[in-house]
Amino acid sequence: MKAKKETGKFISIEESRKNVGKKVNLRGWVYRIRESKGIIFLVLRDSSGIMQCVIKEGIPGFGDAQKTLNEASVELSGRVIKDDRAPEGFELKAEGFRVVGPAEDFPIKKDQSTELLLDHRHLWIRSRRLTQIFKIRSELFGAIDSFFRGRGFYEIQSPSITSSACEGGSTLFEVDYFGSKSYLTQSWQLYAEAMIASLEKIYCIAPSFRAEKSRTRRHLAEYWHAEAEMAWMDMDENLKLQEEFISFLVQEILKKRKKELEFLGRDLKILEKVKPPFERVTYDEALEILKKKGIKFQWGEDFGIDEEKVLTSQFDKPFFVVNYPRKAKAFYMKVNPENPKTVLCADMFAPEGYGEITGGSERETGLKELVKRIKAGGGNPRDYQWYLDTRRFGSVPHSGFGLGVERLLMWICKLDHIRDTIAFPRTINRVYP
Ligand code: NSS
Repeated sequence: MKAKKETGKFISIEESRKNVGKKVNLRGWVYRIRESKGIIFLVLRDSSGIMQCVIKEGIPGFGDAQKTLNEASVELSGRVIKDDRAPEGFELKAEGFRVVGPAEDFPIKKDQSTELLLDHRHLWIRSRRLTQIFKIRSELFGAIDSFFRGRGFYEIQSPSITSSACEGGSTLFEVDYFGSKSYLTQSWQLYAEAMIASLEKIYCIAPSFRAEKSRTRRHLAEYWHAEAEMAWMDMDENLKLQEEFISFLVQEILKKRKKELEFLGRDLKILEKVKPPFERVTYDEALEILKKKGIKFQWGEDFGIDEEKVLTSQFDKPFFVVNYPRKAKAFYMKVNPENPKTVLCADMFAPEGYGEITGGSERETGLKELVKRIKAGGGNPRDYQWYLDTRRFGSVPHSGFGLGVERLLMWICKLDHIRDTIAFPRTINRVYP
């Protein structure tokens, strides 16, 4: 017997669990399917969860169900019952089954190689694990907006194609811009410093691009950058804002996506502790910690992955490293008046071996000093004339920071690799699919 198209209202699997004993219509994709003694056990998947559906011989669509493969899209009608033996504790006694879109033999089977999974990323994103991560990611983006909007920040948009480097030349992607050389942006920052003279407190969530040659577990060539810039704000206030920001984000995720975190096996106790204040460790103190752990490190360098791993294993809450050597950091950071070899900057590190999640600073306001620093970094002040105008016309003390959203998400979910924080990761050796 062929099944007819369901005309009733469809509800989600999650919703159907509140309808025990009632007749419901479900639709989604086939997560698993097997036949045993004339009964088909089909586990249905939708964005809200999974549900075992039992299709007995004689039910409209039974013949089609026998031919249905994993990941076909299907509709079912039936009665929901509570059954502790079924996955997730509920079962649908099917009264009708229909294929919406059939599936060929699904190329992803159990225990596939990472390479195969990445080649089939467009299909692998259906996995339950990635679905949970994407839900947390969506929550995180919403929480970033709520935080800033709740504090009177304006959201702005900044160009992705730019004419000057912000974070140094070595990681720039070049773009042929109608015959002249331009770049994909590394950060909104230079534009943000211009915009604060209009809106004072601003934020933006946008992709940043880094042509990092390093093949690591925490670098993407295209990542989402949540950045904020504040007029009239010094470094101390900047740090306070950042610790409140990260704490807010983590607590929101805990409140709204606990189930998903539990699915991923995350230890929630670590996240519960994420509340201000965060410890401030100076660069020099960080070097002491490294030395005690037997790591030799030259004063003046920025930390690499190995140092960050050791450093962050000493903490169980995010913390700041402040006042880096001037030569390790970008040209726009304000010189520390108490030690001019260092700058008023901070990187925030996630604990448990994770590493840097935000970078920020108070900005240099002096025109001459900025020109000197651009030159020292190998840049040409001519390329920065518009930016230098921000210091020529009503310059004010100001600060800002940037959060690598995937870096934070990677730590919140305690993932091994940054690529699983984003649906279609762009990494050094992959731009397909
Ligand atoms: O280079 S940063 O440290 N700082 C800036 O871009 C400043 N202009 C931000 C600002 O003050 N407005 O990058 C900021 C953060 C850094 O802490 C990481 O968490 C993240 O951006 N980041 C990355 N995430 C993923 N992949 C890559 N390649 C990456 N590079 C930086």
